[in-house]
Amino acid sequence: MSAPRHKTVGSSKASDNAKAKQLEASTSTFAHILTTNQGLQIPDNHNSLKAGTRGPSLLEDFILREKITHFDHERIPERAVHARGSGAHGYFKPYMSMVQFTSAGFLQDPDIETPVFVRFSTVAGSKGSADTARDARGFAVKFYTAEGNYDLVGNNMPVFFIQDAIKFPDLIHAVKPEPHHGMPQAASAHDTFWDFASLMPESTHMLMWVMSDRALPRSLRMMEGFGVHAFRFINAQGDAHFVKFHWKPKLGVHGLTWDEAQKIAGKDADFHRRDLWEAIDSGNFPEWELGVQIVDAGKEGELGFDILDPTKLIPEAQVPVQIIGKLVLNRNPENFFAETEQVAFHPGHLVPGIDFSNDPLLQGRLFSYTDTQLSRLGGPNFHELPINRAVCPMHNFQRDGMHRQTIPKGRTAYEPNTLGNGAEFRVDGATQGFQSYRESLESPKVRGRSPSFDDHFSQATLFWNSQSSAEKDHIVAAFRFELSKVESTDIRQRMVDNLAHVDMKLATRVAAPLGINSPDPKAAAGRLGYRAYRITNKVDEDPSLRMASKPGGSIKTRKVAILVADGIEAATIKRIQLDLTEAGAICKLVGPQLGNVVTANARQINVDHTFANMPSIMFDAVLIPGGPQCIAALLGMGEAVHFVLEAYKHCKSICALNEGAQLLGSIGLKPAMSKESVKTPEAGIILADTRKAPEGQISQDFIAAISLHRHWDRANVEAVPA
Ligand code: HDE
Repeated sequence: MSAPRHKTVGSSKASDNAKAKQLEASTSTFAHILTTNQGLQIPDNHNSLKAGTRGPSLLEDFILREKITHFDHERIPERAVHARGSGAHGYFKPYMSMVQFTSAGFLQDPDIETPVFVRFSTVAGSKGSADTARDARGFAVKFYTAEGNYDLVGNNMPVFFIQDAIKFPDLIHAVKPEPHHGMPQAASAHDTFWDFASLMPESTHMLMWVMSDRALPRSLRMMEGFGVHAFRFINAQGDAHFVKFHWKPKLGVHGLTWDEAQKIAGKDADFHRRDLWEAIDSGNFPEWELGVQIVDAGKEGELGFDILDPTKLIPEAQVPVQIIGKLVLNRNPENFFAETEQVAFHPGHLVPGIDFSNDPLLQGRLFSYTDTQLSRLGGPNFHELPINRAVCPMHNFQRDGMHRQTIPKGRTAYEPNTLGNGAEFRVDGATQGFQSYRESLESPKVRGRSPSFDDHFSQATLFWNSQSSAEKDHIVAAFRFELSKVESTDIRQRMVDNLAHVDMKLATRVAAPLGINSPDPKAAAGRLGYRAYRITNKVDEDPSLRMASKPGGSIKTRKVAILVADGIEAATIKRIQLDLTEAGAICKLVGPQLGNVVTANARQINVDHTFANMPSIMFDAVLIPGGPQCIAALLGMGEAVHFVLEAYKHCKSICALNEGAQLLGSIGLKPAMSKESVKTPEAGIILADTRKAPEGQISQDFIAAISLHRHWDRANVEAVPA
């Protein structure tokens, strides 16, 4: 636990120490004596009390009853959204003082590290759902600052589906399993979601993000984070600037293919959780940089859209992101329940120097989070749970309630008072502490929306225009897949009619295999909720919106499978394996069975995984060794051939050495080597003759290929039978 415990009010040091020692002894993993929760030693933890060894169990067995009762209540309600999550501890450090813009203490001094706890999550699925579902990802950061906890509760996409909080329950009801039969789990590909989405043109921009590869991260460590809403930075003089927050991953931004994501959901539902855990466990600490887009208060009108509208982003091409600090995750939780599960975030946990904007989605969130914690964590004292405690002193007269830990002493639980410590005590109108931005407000009460929120398509078009051609293909394929799961043709039609307002080519491509009419923008324009208003984007294209422009360039923690079978010429892979490992990749030997394989030199080498327990979808790249006997054996194994075909289909880098190239024969790549000792018949495929290749060249080419993540322009992958 990073957040230090607070001394409870009024307890003596000696009794605190005695209690702490007792607690440690009783919870120690190595304690051999089991007791009840009252400290009574349990004589036998294998047998309940019975009337005779073959007789009925006795109700008086309070030891049995206590154990089972506790077990019965082990589960707490899961989060209504973001139920499936993974957390980690770390720290945040600013690169410079932000004093010009904000008085927030944790952003002042580059020498000060602030402890953090971060929880990543999917949104729609239940706690036990698969990590790789197509979905937005939560990216919630709790900063334990000296001025109180600050929570930046964001997502891995910079916009949201709806503009007003009042639509949130409808959105979530639409995407969750349909209420009559409880299906499908963790999937938006069903009628109710698309029924809602197609009737809410304001969702269109976010739909573009969710249908892109952003919704299928390769790793939680390889996705961006966004605060989504505009917030305010306020400096010591009370001057305000609007600010949008960004997290930029050091490893670049990378996605899976949809086929891969679906298969991984079956083979390893914990894919992202495991990846994060293993990276931290092995000392490969994930890092992000914090970026801010700052807009002078009063100048937001020049953006061309409403800064308060959460379906809009500020293009980086318009307002550059200024990098101001870094986040490092360097410690795994010790107990999933106590930390990842019980952590309670809230966008209203602010520190002086940061305030909200009037974004109507953000305003609604401010109520929701405490409200949901009250039932999820069982009462109003969840701030006392170790993971949620502030690290600075806390004092107030909130009292009692379920599960209260603090024991305040004395008579006064009110203010003002003089009885508490003898001196007059009164808090009001202070100029210190948290100060809300002094915004002038005088307006009629309205239940309505500003016309400046009416444009629902321009930024969806900007997003589409900014994608690489492979990313565009993936977006089209995603819409097709999702809508093909929708039974109602009316809904399918309505959706592509809406898409016609984003881009006619996109809509036409999506509609082609869906058994519906060509998209009709006029039909969409005639529907309720449609607004004709359209802004002119100040930029036509923004490279920061495409993943292809964020390669990261490193192969650190990338997983490389080395295929093995008896007869492998181990010398062919030795140097490459060393070079890959040196560059930070993780190499694993994958073969037909666990144990050893025998090399061509009659030596034994250990196999890490089988083709069945670690298929190609668990790896980023494949290395095929040399050795005629080994390759003949692999060619005779369907699983090995499938391994290579699938890696090829998922556009991964493959390096085949000597006769290993024959394994690529079924893809139509001719194994015969020409005079060249290393050739790349297409991007990401390296065929090499280890006897002739210049020292180090194979590794160099292979590492360069892996660092590009995927080779999306690979031709004809649809034809590959994998
Ligand atoms: Fe949340 N959201 N949300 N949300 N949200 C919750 O709070 C809610 C929204 C986000 O790892 C819940 O403690 C409303 C936007 C994250 O524990 C709940 C609205 C963004 C997490 C809730 C939104 C988020 C949550 C469920 C519309 C991106 C997980 C459990 C007004 C900026 C935090 C809980 C964690 C969790 C309500 C919209 C991010 C029900 C009403 C927009 C990352 O209170």
